[in-house]
Amino acid sequence: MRTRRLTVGQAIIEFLLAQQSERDGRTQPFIAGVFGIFGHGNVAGLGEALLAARDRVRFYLPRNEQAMVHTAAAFAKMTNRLQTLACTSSIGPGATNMLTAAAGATINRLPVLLLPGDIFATRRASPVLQQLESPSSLDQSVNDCFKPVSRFWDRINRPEQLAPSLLEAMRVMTSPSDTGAVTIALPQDVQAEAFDFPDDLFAPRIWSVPRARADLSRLDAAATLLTSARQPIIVAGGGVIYSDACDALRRFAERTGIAVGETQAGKGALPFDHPQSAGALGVTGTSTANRLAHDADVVLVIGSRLSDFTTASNSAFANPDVRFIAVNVAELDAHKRSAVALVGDARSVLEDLDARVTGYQVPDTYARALIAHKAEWERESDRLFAGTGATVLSQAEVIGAVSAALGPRDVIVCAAGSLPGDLHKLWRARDPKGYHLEYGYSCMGYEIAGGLGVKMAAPDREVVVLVGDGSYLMMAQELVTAVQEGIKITVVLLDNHGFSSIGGLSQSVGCAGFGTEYRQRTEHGLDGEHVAVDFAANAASLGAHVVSVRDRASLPGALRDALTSRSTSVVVVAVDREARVGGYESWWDVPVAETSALDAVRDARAAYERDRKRQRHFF
Ligand SMILES: Cc1ncc(C[n+]2csc(CCOP(=O)(O)OP(=O)(O)O)c2C)c(N)n1
Ligand SMILES: [Mg+2]
Repeated sequence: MRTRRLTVGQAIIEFLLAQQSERDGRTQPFIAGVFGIFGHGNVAGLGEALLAARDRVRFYLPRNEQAMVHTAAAFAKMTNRLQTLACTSSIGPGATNMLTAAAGATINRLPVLLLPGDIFATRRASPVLQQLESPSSLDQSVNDCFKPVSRFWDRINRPEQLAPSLLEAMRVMTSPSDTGAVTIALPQDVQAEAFDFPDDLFAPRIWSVPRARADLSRLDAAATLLTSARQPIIVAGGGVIYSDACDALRRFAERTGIAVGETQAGKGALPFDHPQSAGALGVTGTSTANRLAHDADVVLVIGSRLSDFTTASNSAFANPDVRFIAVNVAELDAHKRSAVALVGDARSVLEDLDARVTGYQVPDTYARALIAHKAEWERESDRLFAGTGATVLSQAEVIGAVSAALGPRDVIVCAAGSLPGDLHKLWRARDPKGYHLEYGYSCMGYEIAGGLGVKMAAPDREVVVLVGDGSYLMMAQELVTAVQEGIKITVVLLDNHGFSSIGGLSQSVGCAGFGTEYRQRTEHGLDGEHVAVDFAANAASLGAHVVSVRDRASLPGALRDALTSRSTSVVVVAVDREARVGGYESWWDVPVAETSALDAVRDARAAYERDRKRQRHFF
């Protein structure tokens, strides 16, 4: 057997360089680059290997380990999971900084490869700087925290363990059903250790991403159920987009006339103005989709994990006889709500189902109701885009202006706050990759780091990050990375002095917005003047081109200025915290205190108990 003498760090880089993914006959390198922040846990191991291979693998230096994993996840999402980035960190805090974003990647079913440094395998120098010691085990480090948030986890204590671990890591990352964060913890001594690795490990390898077909008898059962439906609805989730099944979905919807409601991850599966598009579904849904869901007798779920935001905490589907059919690569998801489980790839299954429901059409009354609901929603969106006329702009108005400034292929990126709900309802998506919402984890701080990953994956598209002041203050520093790399993104920062979203939620549970505004402390609490933050100066200090919006009239010009600038730009706009977009025939289960001295809480509890009666079990 021919071998190559390499360190473990060098072997990892050589292996990663040889991995490709393939689907529908197209191949691409699976790992498109490596992000990393060095410390003693990785500088001499992977650091040396990256230096030696710098002409063949691009190394990116970010500002924060959590952010680099968000960037990798966004990159993977934008490439429909056919590519990702690797992330290396030192041991201890550098490693645990990645935890939050690892959970985000796994929840969103996005492949990311995490390579945290780890404590000495030999233990000779223990405890090393930043080592957390356990009185009950020497075989534990902070990297064990990655186990529940990773879809595959390993620690390489001997070089011989590396080959099976890397192969398993690749299998998981390229598996549509198992994918998520993959963590290989690398003790700092082992990273630098040399070993005679078999040459075959470094041979080019193509990981084909399959299009699994569903069980035939279940397809027949699903077709029988669907063709009996008088009020069906399709729920399109992220799986439709990841599987590149948007055209198949469009054909299916056109032929059957069934309306398509979209989850946050599925938005854009159909263009907003397609006749069968019912728009956003669920807690942050449109009146169109939520009314259709309310009456639906058969729900065809495609590529969704049916989170509470989609099902309106299990209140969205009110028809007592409603039945579900669920298409999903993951058995876990396909069986939810006692659905007829079609375990397989969204595109393949849609094609097979299509062939079995030939001639089926929704009733005329249904088709007419869909047209009327859509027209009503269009008028409602226009009303919200027109704004309130108040001195301070409403968030909906800003969304309308951003929408008007962008082309059909441009991408908006967002994750947390009140923006995701408003965007889900109002954004007029025209391209399956044009609406990039991280709403599986809804992680404040994802936005700018994520925007960077989106732009790296799609340099030919304009990328606009919409971010609240709260999220911006949590993680704005990747603006520096964007500037350093010459990767142009546009950030629209909406300043409303804190948490408008949670402020509104707090009011709705009787808690008066407590602790959700950025105000100076007084003797009574946090109820003084607004905390003055100069966002324009802050963004400028990080190297961004900054445009401040003074009034309504200057907003379109400011957006144009930012979009046409060659540099990463930030548009700072103040918005009215109380001018919220309401809910549309929906509900979200947030339990209210059952006993309280506050009248507002007792009232909210009474309303909660009333509303909760809408919640259903699906056995
Ligand atoms: C990391 C993280 N911490 C806390 C939350 C809970 N949370 C959701 S939205 C939000 C406030 C977001 O504030 P901002 O970005 O200003 O948006 P706004 O609500 O004002 O629209 C908080 C604290 C979260 N989603 N992520
Ligand atoms: Mg805010």
